[in-house]
Amino acid sequence: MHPFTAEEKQEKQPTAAEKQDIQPDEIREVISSFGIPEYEWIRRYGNGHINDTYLLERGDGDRGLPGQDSRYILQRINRSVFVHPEEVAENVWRITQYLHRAVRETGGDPFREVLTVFPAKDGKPYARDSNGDVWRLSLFIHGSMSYEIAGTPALFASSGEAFGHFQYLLKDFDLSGLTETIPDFHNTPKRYQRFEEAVRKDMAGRAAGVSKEIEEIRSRSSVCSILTDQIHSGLLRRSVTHNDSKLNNVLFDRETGRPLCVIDLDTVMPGLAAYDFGDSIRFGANHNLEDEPDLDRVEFDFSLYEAYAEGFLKGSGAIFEERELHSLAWGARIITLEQAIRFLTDYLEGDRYYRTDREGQNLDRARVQIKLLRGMEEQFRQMLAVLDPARALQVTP
Ligand code: ADP
Ligand code: GN1
Ligand code: MG
Repeated sequence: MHPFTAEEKQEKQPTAAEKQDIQPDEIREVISSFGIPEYEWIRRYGNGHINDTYLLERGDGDRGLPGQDSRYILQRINRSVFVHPEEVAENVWRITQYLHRAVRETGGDPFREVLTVFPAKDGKPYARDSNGDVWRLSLFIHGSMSYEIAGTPALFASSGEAFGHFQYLLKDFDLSGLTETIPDFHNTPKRYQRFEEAVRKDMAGRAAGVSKEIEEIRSRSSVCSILTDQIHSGLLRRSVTHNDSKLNNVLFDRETGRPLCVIDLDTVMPGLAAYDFGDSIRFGANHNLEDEPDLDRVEFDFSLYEAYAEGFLKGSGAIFEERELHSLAWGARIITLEQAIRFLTDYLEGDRYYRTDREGQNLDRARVQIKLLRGMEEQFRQMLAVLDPARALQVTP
C-alpha cells in the first residue's frame, strides 16, 4: 500500500466492499449540513487507525480551487477515542485559521500548504449527524501524495523539515487557545500504569502468550518518566505540537517532490518538540510498515534518523535550546517505547482502540516497536551526537 499518490488512490471506482462500508443516507445527511454540491462518488480513504476518512468527488477535474472544489476529504471523528469530538474540530479550525494567515503572510499558497476546513451551514467547523457523530470536511489538496515508507534519507529529511516548520509556524500560538483533546496523550508513565493494569486484568486471556514482550517493556519502566520529569522540573517547556507526526501525515507535491502540507491535526495540542521528533522516528526510521510480521526485516536505520534530524532542525529554524536538542533523541526512544506499550496494551485488552484487520496485528505492531527500540538503545550515543549543539547549529535554517 506504499507509496501512493493521492490521485492514484482515487482513480479506480470504489469496490463493492467499499461501497457497502458507507451508509448513503447518513453521508447524504452530513453533506447537506455542509451545503456542498452533490458528489458523484465516495470511497474510503487512507490508512488511519482511528477516524473514518472518505474521499468525495464531483468528477469535474483536479482544480481544487476554492469555489471550484471538486474533491473533498470527509472525516468522522472517532467518538470513543475523542470524548469531545466537537472540541477536536474547534482546535483544528483555530490551528488552520492561524496557519492560513501565517502562510499567506510569507507569500505561500495556503490552499495547498495548509488544510482548508469548510464550516457547516450553521457556521460550526463540523456537522453532527442524527447518530450524534461529528464530521468535518476539508479541501482535498490537489497534486499531492503521501508515503507509508520513507525509502530514501532525502524524502525522510523532507518530512522532518515539514514537521520542524510546523512547530516554527506555531511557536507563538497561544497554548491556552487549545483544548487538550486527549488528556495525558504522551504521558508515558500513565501509559505504563495502564499497561500494567491490562496485564493484571488480562481481559482477552492473552497475557501468557506474550510474556517475553511484557518483560521487554517492564525492563524499561524506569525510562518512561524521563521527559515528564523534565517538564515538571521546568527544564523542558511545552509548545504547540502535532503529536501524531507519522510520515503519512505529510503531503508532498507530486510534481516537485517537496513537502507541501502537514495534515491529521486531531492531536495538535500542548506538547514537547521531542514527542513529534520521536513519533516520526519510531514510524519512519526503518524500511518496513508499522505492522511488519517478519522481524528479521525490521531494523532501526541510523542514516534515516540522521537525515530526519537534519530536516527537522532546518525546518524549525533553530528555535531549540541545548537541552531541547538533547531531549529529541530521548523523544525517539521514549515515544517508541510508549507506542510499544500502547499497542501491547490494546492487544491485551482485545484490540479495542486501534483499527485492526487481522488477528495479532497489534502484537506485530508492538514487536516492531520493541525491535526498533533495541536498535536505538544500541546507537544512542551516536543519536545524541547528531543533536550536539555545535553540529546542530551548522544546519542553516
Ligand atoms: P487518519 O486519521 O485516518 O490518519 P488523515 O487525515 O491522516 O486521516 O488522512 C488519511 C490519508 O488521506 C492521508 O494519509 C492522505 O493520504 C489523505 N488525505 C487526508 N487529507 C487530505 C487532503 N486534505 N488532501 C489530500 N489528501 C488527503
Ligand atoms: C493513531 O489515526 P492515526 O493512525 O493517524 C494514533 C496515534 C498512534 C498511531 C500509530 C488519536 O494515529 O497516536 O501513534 O495510530 N492516534 C490516536 O500508528 O490515538
Ligand atoms: Mg493520518
